Formats: sequence, structure tokens, C-alpha cells
Amino acid sequence: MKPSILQVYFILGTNNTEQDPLEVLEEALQGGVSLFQFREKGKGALIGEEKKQMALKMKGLCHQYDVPFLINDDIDLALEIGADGVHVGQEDEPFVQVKSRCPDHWIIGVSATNEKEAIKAKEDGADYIGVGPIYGTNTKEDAKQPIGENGLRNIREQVGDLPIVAIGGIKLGHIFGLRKAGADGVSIITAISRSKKPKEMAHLFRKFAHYQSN
Ligand code: TZP
Ligand code: MG
Repeated sequence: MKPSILQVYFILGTNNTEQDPLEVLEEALQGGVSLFQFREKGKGALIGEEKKQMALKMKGLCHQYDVPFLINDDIDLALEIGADGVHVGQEDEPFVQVKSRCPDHWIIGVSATNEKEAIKAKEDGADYIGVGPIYGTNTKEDAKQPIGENGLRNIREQVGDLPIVAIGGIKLGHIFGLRKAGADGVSIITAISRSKKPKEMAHLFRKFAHYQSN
């Protein structure tokens, strides 16, 4: 996997926005996000057929813009609808088991909050790790203590060139520091999903991320 695909990694569930989630996603895609994850959990989350239909529509949109479509946790759904990969947390199905069920070409990511989890993810063959929460976040109810840019830097030192995306409370102004601390990109929910202008916001993220990579 090319690390640059992580530059602007947008994540969205239907309860992360007051607007129509499909409109928010389309705007984010127009703005230039590089990777997308459907993360449907928490209050009012869609389940069953409704979740599947939403996933199918989101996949369709992502593919119109040539952006890979990943699903959080739900490997069965990802297999059923032909997603491009999955992202799993530390509390989900063991990674090695997840990997054995997924097609070889899939992008498979794992969350890591500390060096031990990051090293294990690398050994197990993760394509990338989502490192965080870096800053405080209201989006994830069971989020751990923020690890800051120092926590990210320590993890980068341990995992060599394993692709890393930073996550948790990230705003535009954080990109420079996060790239410097070793992130290949930033993963964002709120800064785009609750923006009044998701397209413009996504575009700014892309512009900053791109600039930082040169
Ligand atoms: N994992 C760690 S923090 C987080 C997840 C899914 C939430 C990130 O959302 P936001 O709104 O960008 O802080
Ligand atoms: Mg999970």
C-alpha cells in the first residue's frame, strides 16, 4: 500500500453529521479526500439491511472518485458488498483471524494507542496503523487518553516505515506537527463531517497534507 493514500483519510458514520451523510461524503470526495472509512456505531447507528444499503451507496460514491472504501469492524459486510478493505480496533476480532478472512488485495488497518500494539500490528501484517487518539475527541465514547505528538513520534520510531495515520481531535492546524512527528496522513471525522462546508474543508486538508509531503 502506498502511504500517500493515508494523506486525508475521512471517516464517517450517519450519526457524525447533522446533514445528509451521503451529501457530506460526496462533498468530501469532491474536496479531495484520499481514503474513506464507513464507521457506523453508537447512538442511532444503522443496522442490518439499512446499514448495508448505506454502505453500498457510500461505496458507489467513493468509486466514482477513485477513492478506496473501507468498513470499520464489520468484516462480514465488507466481504458481502465487496469493499476495498477493513479497519479493526484492538477489541475486535483478532487481527490474524481478520487477515485470514480477507482477500489479499484489501487494505487492512488496525488501531494502535501504544508502542506494544503498534509493533504487534506490524508483526501481524497490518497494511497501516491508525495511531491515537492524538488529541482529545468527543467522537469516540471509549477513547483512551490522548497520546499527543510525542506518543506518535515514539510509535514511529518503533515501526520503521509502516504506514501511519494519526487520529483523534485533528484540525487543519495540526497537520504540520503530525507529519513532522512521523504520520503519513491524518484521519478525521468531526473537522469535515460537522463543517458547514465539507468540500472546502476537505480541500484545505488535502492542500495542507500535500504541501507537507513535498
Ligand atoms: N479512534 C480514535 S479517536 C477516534 C477514533 C475513531 C475519533 C476521531 O474523530 P474526530 O472527530 O476526528 O476526533
Ligand atoms: Mg472497532
